Amino acid sequence: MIRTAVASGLALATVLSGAIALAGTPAESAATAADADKFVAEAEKTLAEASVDGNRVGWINATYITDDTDALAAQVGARLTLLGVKYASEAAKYQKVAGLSPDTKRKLDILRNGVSLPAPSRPGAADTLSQIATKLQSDYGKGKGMLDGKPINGSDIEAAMGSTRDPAKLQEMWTSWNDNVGASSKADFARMIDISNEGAKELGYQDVGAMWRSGYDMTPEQFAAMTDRLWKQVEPLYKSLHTYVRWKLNEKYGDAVQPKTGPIRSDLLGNMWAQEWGNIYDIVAPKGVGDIGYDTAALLTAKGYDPVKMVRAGEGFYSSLGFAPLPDTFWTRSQITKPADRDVVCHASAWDIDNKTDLRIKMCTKVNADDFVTIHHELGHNYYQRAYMNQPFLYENGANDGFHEAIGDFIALSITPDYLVKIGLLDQSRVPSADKDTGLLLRQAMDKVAFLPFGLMVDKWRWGVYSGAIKPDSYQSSWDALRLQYQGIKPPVARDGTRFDAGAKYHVAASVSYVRYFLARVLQFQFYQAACKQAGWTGPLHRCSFYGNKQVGANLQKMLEMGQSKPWPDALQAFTGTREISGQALVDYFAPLKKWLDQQNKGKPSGW
Ligand code: X8Z
Ligand code: ZN
Repeated sequence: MIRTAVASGLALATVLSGAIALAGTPAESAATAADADKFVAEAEKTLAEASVDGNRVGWINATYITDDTDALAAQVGARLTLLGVKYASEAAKYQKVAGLSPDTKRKLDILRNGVSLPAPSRPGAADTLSQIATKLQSDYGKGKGMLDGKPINGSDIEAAMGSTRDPAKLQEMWTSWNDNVGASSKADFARMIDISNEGAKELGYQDVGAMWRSGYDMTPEQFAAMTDRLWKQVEPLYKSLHTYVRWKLNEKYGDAVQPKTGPIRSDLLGNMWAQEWGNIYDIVAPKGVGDIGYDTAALLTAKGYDPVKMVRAGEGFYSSLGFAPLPDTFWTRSQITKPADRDVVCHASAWDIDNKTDLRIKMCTKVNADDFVTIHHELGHNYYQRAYMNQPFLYENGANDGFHEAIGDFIALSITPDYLVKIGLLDQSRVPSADKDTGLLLRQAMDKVAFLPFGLMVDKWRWGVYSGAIKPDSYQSSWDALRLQYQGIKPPVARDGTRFDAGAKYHVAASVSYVRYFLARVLQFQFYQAACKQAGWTGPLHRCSFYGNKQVGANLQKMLEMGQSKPWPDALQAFTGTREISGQALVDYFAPLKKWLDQQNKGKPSGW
């Protein structure tokens, strides 16, 4: 269960704590629906209280990594895991009781699926698992790569991958990061997989991957099929973009660096994981229609924005929709920039420490376009958390984890040129005219479309690892094969079986499931299309900004405050009118670009 820290390893791995008093529960044969109600009420109360300590310790550990905070986090993590597993196995028994109310049934399902890294019951296993999980996340936080022969930390190397254009330096950064951060974690990772799989089996799941796929109001098989269906909807768009981008990279770097055919060299794409490519828009922008006349980083710098001012701007968007301002404690307790004197987990996350209003973000913000979007993303988590704070504890969560990841991104789709004018970042005279629509769409596609295959392949890989289809000696080869199959990319240098590039991605190190981001990429366009319709927008979809629209805000609030109380199609319907998750809204948004790309691509090699 994702509780408070969204995409924060500790709170994800470990939700619950304390000792429970469930003496004499008539779990198996004699239990009645009333017993089940009582069990759920007790579990809910205990968990609500226990989660707060876990959140506090998790926050301190992630913002101040030392051996001591690691030890404390591992300790509390083990306690929470034990408690969560105990409730999960008891919930499984109550599930069979006749005459359960819909809420009790739903809460039992949530309890049963509530631990993202379950420990087996044998003595010591929870401690070992929690120690490994904590170490993996902290090692990632402390990880370094090299640039110009000198060590460089995670947030700096991420930014440098976006701005560097020298292939030798890109290769140095890419290789050092993957070699240092990935390979060193391989043995710990493999042990974590084995132990947590043992735990999942005790709870009646095939493996942890199947357990993760069971959190979507459908069977794990239906869920996997649903993600494949969504991918098929958007794959042609990705292929068109890939063809075009490869051509442009070949023009810039020449055959020796980027050949005209075959996969794209992954370190050339402006991002350590080649997951979003917007940072190399300058390389792919077509003359004329591609000249959108501004770039977000330059605007922020020119107007004197610092990280705090960027977060204020994000808050301003939500306020314009009618959401209450963030509490003062958000500003005093958040980590907005990287502390100079200590190790932290820089990967962005959003927290709700007390399950009420103690909202925080944890970022190592830089003044650039990526982090401007990430701020809106993280705040989306915080506003969601606050919107559902009056739900019972077990419903204090997103409709599914893809919803949680989609809210802030959906808001950020409204960062249009006209919106930038409204908040004083862009001068009216520099708003790109209609003939620059191709450029605006291409810039957006470089982030949104490029991400889709990555969003899916990370967990395709992990599902394979958890199922046993992928063994440690093929961690690397299977990762490379999926990167090639889905993304059409390849590493800049050959990788042998001792490498572990998957482990150099935060969510793998921190055991945060990843398919949520794939769902979110799709959902955010559904939300956006619906919001623009609610706002009465009739122009090209990508020019729509619902900034300031209180009606959209009120409708959104209705979906958010449902939390996890109903199956996710109910929440989707509440805001969009449909119960179907679909890639069509994304396809509609980019339809003019697809047409343009396919014209450009005529006669060029495509595929890999
Ligand atoms: O991890 C995140 C967020 C934190 S929940 C910053 N994202 C994914 C990533 O960085 O890999 C957002 C987009 C995808
Ligand atoms: Zn997120």
